[in-house]
Amino acid sequence: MNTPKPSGDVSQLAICGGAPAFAQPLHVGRPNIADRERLFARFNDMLDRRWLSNNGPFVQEFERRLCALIGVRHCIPVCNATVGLEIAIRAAQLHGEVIVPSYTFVATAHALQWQEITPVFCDVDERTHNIDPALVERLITPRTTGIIGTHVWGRPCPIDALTEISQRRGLTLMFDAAHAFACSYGGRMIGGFGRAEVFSFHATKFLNSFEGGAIATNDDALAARIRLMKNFGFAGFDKVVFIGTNGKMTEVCAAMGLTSLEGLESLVEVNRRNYHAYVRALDSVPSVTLLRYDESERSNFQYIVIELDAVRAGLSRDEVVAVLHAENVIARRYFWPGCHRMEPYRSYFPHAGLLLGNTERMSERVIVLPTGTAVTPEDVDKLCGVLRTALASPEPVRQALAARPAA
Ligand code: T4K
Repeated sequence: MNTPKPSGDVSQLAICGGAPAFAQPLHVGRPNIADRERLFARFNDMLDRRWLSNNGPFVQEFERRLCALIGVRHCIPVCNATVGLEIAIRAAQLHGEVIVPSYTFVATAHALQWQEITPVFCDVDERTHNIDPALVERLITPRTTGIIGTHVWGRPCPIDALTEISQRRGLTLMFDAAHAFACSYGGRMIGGFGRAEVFSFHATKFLNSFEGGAIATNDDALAARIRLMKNFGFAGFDKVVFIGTNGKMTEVCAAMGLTSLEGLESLVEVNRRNYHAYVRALDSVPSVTLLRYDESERSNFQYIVIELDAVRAGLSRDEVVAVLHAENVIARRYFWPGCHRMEPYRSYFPHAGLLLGNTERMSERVIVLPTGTAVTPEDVDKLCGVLRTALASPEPVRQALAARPAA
């Protein structure tokens, strides 16, 4: 049973001794589960067929449906987006230095460093949270071979500007599209830009296949290399023609992916409904800015991202996160503190922060809030009521936080 929270009464906040607003934790990235009957029917088919992995019929069907939805020639399912990035980077023969945002999940940088390619961190545009093309150009050196932009929160990078730079400077352009499945840019679906784009279908993502991802490309030769590389380089029984790894998607994951795809439109609707509930509830809170989606484009509305102006709020971002956690709202600080402040990058480039001012400021302001099918508009109202209450009375909240026993 959730506790009703009378909005405005600071003494009712959990941090001040009240009962938590939510009896069960409200997570960011709670998986969306589509039609169970369809999923179990697919599991039965799979078991009857005794074909469990290695480019099985569900994987092949998943690829066909992904290609049709996105309008690309290839959308090769893989075991997860991190390995997908590694394979795409290797298949495109990137080496030396590659320019990436630091404001991204650390997998974007790791996929390069894993192959001893140096990620060169570029700052982002504070308004969009995406890599700033005006700054990319300054980071190009004779060792640079590529640019990887991340479509942060599913809101596309400035693709036109990045394409222009990469063509003019002879660089390979790719995108980490982990967040951007079923989103569009200029009316065209994400997946068809750059040399390749990589989606994530991790459990916490908009479309999930338990674990999984896909590499989208319109380049036939690149796709052929990727297909070999994700299967140890095998080009037939006993015939290895290429260096490879094991990046295959299993049938069980493809079954989940196919079932999730069938529920795609209703998932978008749920996320859109929650997003609008958040916009209504937070619109008039002066210290909070909710990141907006361009509704003239296709979007999955998967991330509810707010920025807190700590000076106006009288509370820091981390204090607000602590208030929410006490209410059982497991809000997240993605992508704090920025890849450049994580190992091994902080040791390799101890001064990288000097060129990453926006990344550093933003990663101190952002809070990601729960949405998806596990969250109702009533939950959103209650959560935002807690937030408004705390922000209306920062002093008692700070005192309550200070009085907590040290963790
Ligand atoms: N590029 C970008 C831009 C990405 O954001 C990601 C992944 C990648 C690349 C790499 O994609 P994959 O290789 O994963 O396909 C989570 C996800 O694990 C990660 O996939 C995702 N980005 C990232 C943004 O979020 P963590 O370390 O925050 O995970 P964790 O365990 O804290 O889970 C997040 C929340 O979800 C928790 O509050 C619990 C909840 N949860 C999680 C799982 C797995 C559930 O309720 N049920 C579940 O089954 O990274």
